Amino acid sequence: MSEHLNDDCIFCKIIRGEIPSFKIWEDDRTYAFMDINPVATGHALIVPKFHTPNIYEAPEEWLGPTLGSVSRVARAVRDEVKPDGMNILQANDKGAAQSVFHIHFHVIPRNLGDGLTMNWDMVPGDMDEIGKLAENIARRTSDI
Ligand code: DGP
Repeated sequence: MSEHLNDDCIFCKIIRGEIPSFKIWEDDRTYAFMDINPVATGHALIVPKFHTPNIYEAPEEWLGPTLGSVSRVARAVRDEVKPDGMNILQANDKGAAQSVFHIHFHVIPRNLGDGLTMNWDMVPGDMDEIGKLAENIARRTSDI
């Protein structure tokens, strides 16, 4: 597995466990964890265990399992947070506000009138709250 990862990538370090994360799901091809700058309660990220920068480069055999995990995590976040809706977002290149260049899918719970726009400022979240949510969502993700 580590032959697919990159020593200089922050998400590869998270996958390897070299940087801590609030993990909610992991299988042989994918890893899911809470975003530490959440734009909404329950904001989660899903990545392939394959270092590739974006949707243009990502091999299909890694995209399939990654989208499977996106669906799994989205259902768990929906059941835990009970939002009015859910956006799945994936950014490519700086013009689309991509800041980490290891492909990732955002699971973003939405609520009517939340006023969320497509680009947002990075604001650190409450780590206690994120940690508790991660435990609940991880349990649900395994059960789905
Ligand atoms: P994007 O702008 O689409 O590249 O989103 C990158 C996201 O990654 C952003 O919402 C913040 C999140 N992020 C950046 N560094 C870390 C980190 O070290 N841990 C976690 N959990 N999330 C991170």
